[in-house]
This record gives sequence, C-alpha cells and structure tokens, in this order.
Amino acid sequence: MANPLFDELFAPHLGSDRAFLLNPDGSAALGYGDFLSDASQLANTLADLGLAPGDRLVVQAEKSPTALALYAAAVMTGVVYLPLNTAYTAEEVRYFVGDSGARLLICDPGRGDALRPVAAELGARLVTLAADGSGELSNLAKSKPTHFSPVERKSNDLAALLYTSGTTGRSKGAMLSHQNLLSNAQVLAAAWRFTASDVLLHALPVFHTHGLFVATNIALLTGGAMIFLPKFDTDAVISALPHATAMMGVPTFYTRLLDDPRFTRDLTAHMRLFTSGSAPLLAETHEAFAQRTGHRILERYGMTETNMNTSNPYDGPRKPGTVGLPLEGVELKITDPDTGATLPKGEIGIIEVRGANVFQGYWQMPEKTAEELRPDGFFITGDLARLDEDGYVVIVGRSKDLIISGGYNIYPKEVELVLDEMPGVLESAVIGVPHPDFGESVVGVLVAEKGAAPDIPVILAEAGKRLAKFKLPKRLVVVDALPRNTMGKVQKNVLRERYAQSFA
Ligand code: MCA
Ligand code: AMP
Repeated sequence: MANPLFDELFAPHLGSDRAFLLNPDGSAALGYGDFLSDASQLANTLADLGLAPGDRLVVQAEKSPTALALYAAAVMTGVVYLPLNTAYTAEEVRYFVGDSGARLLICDPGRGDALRPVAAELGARLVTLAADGSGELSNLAKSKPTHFSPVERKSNDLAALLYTSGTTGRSKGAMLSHQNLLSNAQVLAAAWRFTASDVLLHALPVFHTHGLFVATNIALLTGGAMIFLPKFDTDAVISALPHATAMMGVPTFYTRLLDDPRFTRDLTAHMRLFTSGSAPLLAETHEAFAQRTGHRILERYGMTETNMNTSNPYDGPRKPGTVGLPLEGVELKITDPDTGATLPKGEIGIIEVRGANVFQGYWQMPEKTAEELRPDGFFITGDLARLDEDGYVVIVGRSKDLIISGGYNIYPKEVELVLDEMPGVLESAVIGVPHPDFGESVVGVLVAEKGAAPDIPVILAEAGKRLAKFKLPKRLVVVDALPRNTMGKVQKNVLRERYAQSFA
C-alpha cells in the first residue's frame, strides 16, 4: 500500500542497524531500526487512542528522539502532524488546537497543568511527553507492537499543518502534503550532495520547516546520521563539530560561532558544507566566515508554505547577499506588486513561486488562500527581490509586515493587539530593528492614555502571559504620538529609523 513519505523516508531503514542519531562525541545513540520500532509503537498508540487518517495531532514537546519518532508515527498513521514552538503560551496553544480541531495534544509534563483545561475545553485529549522520553505517552507505547502497517496515503494527502503568523494577527495553518515534503527533500538532497556517509550537526528546533523537514527529511532520505543536539549552544556545537560533515543553521548560529575564538579553520577543515536560511545572512557574515574557515556558507531561501525555493549552488559561485538560483522543479518570477506582471531582470518586485513544493492552501481559510495562491499555482511570497545578472535572487526586503528574530517570525500586528490592551496604553506600533545577535529584534512604541503612565515592567510581564517570550519587545518606549502619513497610516519606516540604534 502506498504512503509516499513512509515509502521513501522510513521503509528503506526498517530493521537496519545503521546509526541514525549520534551523541555529541559521534558515538551512536539510536539506530534506524530502533528508531522505527519506537515510531511503530507510537503509531500503534495513536491508532489505539482513536486517531484516524486525516486527524490532527498537536505536539508541543522538547526536542528529543521521541518527538522525532512522533513525526514518523504520524506519517505511518496518516495523521496530520502539527508541531508547535515550545515557547508558545497556553493562550497561543489554545488557538492552534481550536483552529485545527486537533484530537490529541502532546505536551511536556511541566505544561500539563496549564494545558489540561485548554484541551478539556476543546475536546482534545492531552498526553504528556518529557524531554527524556518519559511520560504518559511512553507508558502507553511501551507495551505496543514494534510493527505498524502504514496506512495508504495519496501524494496530495496532508502530512503536516504548520502555522505561520498572519498579518492580521491570526495565524494560518499551511497545509503540506506528502508530495510537498518529499519532492523538496529529494531536490535538496541532490542539490547539496547528501549521502549515507554524511553526519549532519542538528542544533535547530524540530517544530519548524528548517529543523524538521529540511534537515531531518534529507538525513532520512539519504540514510545519513545526525548529531542531535537539544538546542543551539555554542560550546556543544564546537565540541560536536569534529564528528560532523555538514551543518544547517540560521544566521545567529554563525555569528555566535564567529564570536568564539575556538571556532577556527582547523576545527572546520573536515566539514564539507554549512548552509544558512530562515533569515537574511549578512554578506559581511558570509565573508567573515569564509576568511575564518575557508568555507563559503551556502545560503538558501524558503518559507513554511513552500519549503525551499532557491539555493546557492553546491558547485559554482556562492554569492554573498544572494539566496541563489531556483531549485530544480521550482519556477520563480519577480512580479509587479500592483499588476502581477512579470518584471524584467534587475527590477525589484515580489517573488512568486510554483512547483511541487508549494503548499495546498491555508487550513479552512479559502479567502486567505485565494489572496496568496493564484489559480495558476503561483504563490505570492511577500518577499521583495530582484534577479542579478546571473539570475541569482537578491532579497531586498519584505512587503509583508514581518520581523525575523533569530530565525523566528514575529508579526507586529499580533504583538500590537496585545500591547493595545495593556493598562494605560492607548495604542502601539511594533517594529523590527537591527540586532547584533538576532539579526532583527522587536521594539514596541507605546502611546499612553490621557493622564496615564504605562508601567513597562508590568506590561512586559502581562504581555508575556499571552505571547511567547521571543515575540516580546526587547525595548519598549512611550511617545506622545505615533508618526502618521496624510492618510493616517503609522509610518513604521520613520520609527525604524528613529530606533535603529536601539541594540547597536
Ligand atoms: C530565544 N529568545 C529569543 C529568540 N530565541 N528572542 C528573540 N528571538 C529569538 N529567536 C529569547 C528567549 O525568550 C529568552 O528570553 C532568551 O532569548 C534566551 O532564550 P534561549 O532559549 O536561551 O535562547 P537561545 O537558546 O540562545 O536561542 C536563540 C536561537 C534560537 C538559538 C537563535 O532562537 C533558535 O534556535 N532559532 C532558530 C529558529 C528556527 O529554526 N527557525 C526556522 C524557522 P528571556 O531571557 O526573556 O527569558 S523555518 C523557516 O523560517 C523557513 C521555512 C526557512 O527558510 O527555514
Ligand atoms: P516562515 O514563515 O517561518 O516560513 O519564514 C519565511 C520567511 O523567512 C520568508 O518569507 C523570508 O522572508 C524569510 N527567509 C527565509 N530564508 C531567507 C533567506 N535566506 N534570506 C532572507 N529571508 C529569508
């Protein structure tokens, strides 16, 4: 029975004693066969809990081999996998469980008390999973058979639902099919020359496209191993590097490594590839990295809705400040934001992409889908770019009001809606400004209600109960009035300029 992702990513490894996950010292932590036995037990557990193909499974768990095995179990059972950032508050999780209509919520035992009422209110079952693999889930799974016959799935059936924040403040669930994920893994593995001999240093979170699909699916597809670190930590990465052949990261990983004198040419001499994405890599970081190590970071560009779209070449020039060329099977054009007409090379417009990688639309949001996905299949990314003389894509900005901090997306509107409700606040504007560590960071500009004096620490504490911490302004200022244009629209460019030096 066909199940595209299972057939290509998992089936070839059944019963294999090859190493899949490695410890930081390069020793084997978990073999492919054992990983798949664990995943099969979890698949049997999901099925016994009553989850049927197409049902949604929300997972807010610490990074662990079991969390990864849950993804495999979802593929086997045809359940739609919906991973969530561990920083999300109970209020944020409520939205995702409610919007997706999830049947089951898996979370860390430490979050059980906060999330049990949320699950109960929404009619979902809650099961716990700790970072060390213990918890209710493993208690349920340990007596289950270590074999599971995967259910049949068609190419367009959903494998995952990944939420991306929205410009209106409401997150949208990007529906990703088996074909979307598989085709991209195949294209990337070939483009970046991954083989079974590779050891990928994995320090990314596994609740986003980058760490979950780009990194993990490539390793599974090619039969390589991964040094699976719980999170990015400079010391841990430096000590694991000698045992790796490749590493994927967001720009913050590379600026932090460059800040460390132990990160030398010798340490990286054996590496064959460093890739970067999720946020712009400054050309100066690319050059500093090349100077220090002799390696040119390979920058690529993608989105939750599309997986990866472009990449600098493995062989051939990797141009700093560019995200390279369209990947095999991806059509890319730069269009006029007003007319949608394709622009000539060199002119700045919006990136549109089409291909097997492009998602199936936003979960239960046909109007939003129609706004961004054209009837002919082109997806309007909201990223502003031009093509250089060789056809490389140069991203110059965003038409969407989005802040990317350390590779995490923050939609100002979502933060403004919360700030506006805080005591003493009349209105707010949230902007992104340059930050030496996170690339961009959040500044909140508040206007006080008449006669009020907003209490900044109280506001941050209150807002922190509703929003994940990484979304909170790292600087909050109170002003008399927001700058507005003649139409009454807040001039965020003026604010960005005014507060540009906040973290310099
Ligand atoms: C943590 N904090 C942050 C961020 N991360 N603040 C702003 N931006 C962030 N990215 C805050 C915490 O709330 C905390 O605040 C303080 O910083 C320290 O937290 P800690 O967990 O110690 O931070 P860290 O471990 O140093 O994390 C920084 C990080 C991490 C390593 C850069 O954010 C990270 O792994 N980012 C990768 C994101 C990623 O994978 N993106 C891919 C998206 P307090 O001190 O107040 O408690 S997929 C995607 O974008 C597309 C598809 C693509 O192209 O890949
Ligand atoms: P997400 O919604 O998390 O999938 O974030 C996707 C957005 O991240 C894209 O629309 C871009 O704005 C940005 N992005 C991803 N990779 C790059 C890159 N290499 N350079 C600049 N921006 C990037």
